[in-house]
Amino acid sequence: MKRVAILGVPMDLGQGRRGVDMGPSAIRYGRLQETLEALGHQVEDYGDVRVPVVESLRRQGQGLGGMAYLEAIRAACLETLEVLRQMPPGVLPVVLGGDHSIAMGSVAGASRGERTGVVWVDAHADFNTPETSPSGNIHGMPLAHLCGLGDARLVNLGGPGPKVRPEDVVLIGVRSLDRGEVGLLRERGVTVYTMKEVDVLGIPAIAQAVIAKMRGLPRVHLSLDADVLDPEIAPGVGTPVPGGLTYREAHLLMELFSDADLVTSLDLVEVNPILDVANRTARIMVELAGSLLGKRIF
Ligand code: B3U
Ligand code: MN
Ligand code: MN
Repeated sequence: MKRVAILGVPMDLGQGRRGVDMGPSAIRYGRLQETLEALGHQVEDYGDVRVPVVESLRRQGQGLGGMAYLEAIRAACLETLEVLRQMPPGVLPVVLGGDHSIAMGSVAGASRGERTGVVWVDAHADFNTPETSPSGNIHGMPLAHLCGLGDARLVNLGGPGPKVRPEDVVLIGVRSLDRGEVGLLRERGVTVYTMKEVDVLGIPAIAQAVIAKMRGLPRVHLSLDADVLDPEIAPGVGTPVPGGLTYREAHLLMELFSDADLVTSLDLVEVNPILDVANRTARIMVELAGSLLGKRIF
């Protein structure tokens, strides 16, 4: 039994499409709390962090070198971080996006100042800085900022300096990288399992290597972006990329992490119910959270 805390961050300012702000509702409607309670966990829902509606803001900073809606995103990440830091120790936070920019708050808050491994399961690396980003969309930048690269206002969120060491980061399922990201990921020594490695090595070998790498770290945060899944099974995402994880690959990854009791905090992000079919994407994310948190078939 674990104590689990759900926190919604209805954020859509980190990217260009409306609807991802409804992710927390869609995931709750997909029975997240009930699913985790059925596994024997004690679950408390902390509600949602406040995020301004995009129409109430003026867009500045789009395009190369820009950072659209930086101030509003920073404020919501800071609130996320503070709510997480005030949770009782030992609680496992499950943070519901919203776009992936929220991870700057969730990882920093869940880490509580301890060394934290990050498993970033995503079609993208989200390792752009304002200088390398082709879009100026902050949801393509959170992992770089957590590692100390980019704009100081985001790097120093909730306290000075990087929240994560690049050597403690693993990416899984990647299949869309910008050129600048490739250079930064190599330079910083981030471990990257693209879909090619998933195909060649298979999920069991990758899971085993990740578990071995993270062993001994006081905290491990899993940031699960719905677009890592193949768009055929998870169409409700803003930036679908073909050739993603199959249903079983995704579940197996979660099941193997569960066997190792690897994860101490979790994000479920980038679910966009407006683009979805009958809330399928949210429901798969809920199922995956169940597999990660102890669902056993036999
Ligand atoms: N790398 C691109 C696209 C992107 C990143 N994350 C998502 N899309 N979901 C960018 O805009 O940084
Ligand atoms: Mn992402
Ligand atoms: Mn993505």
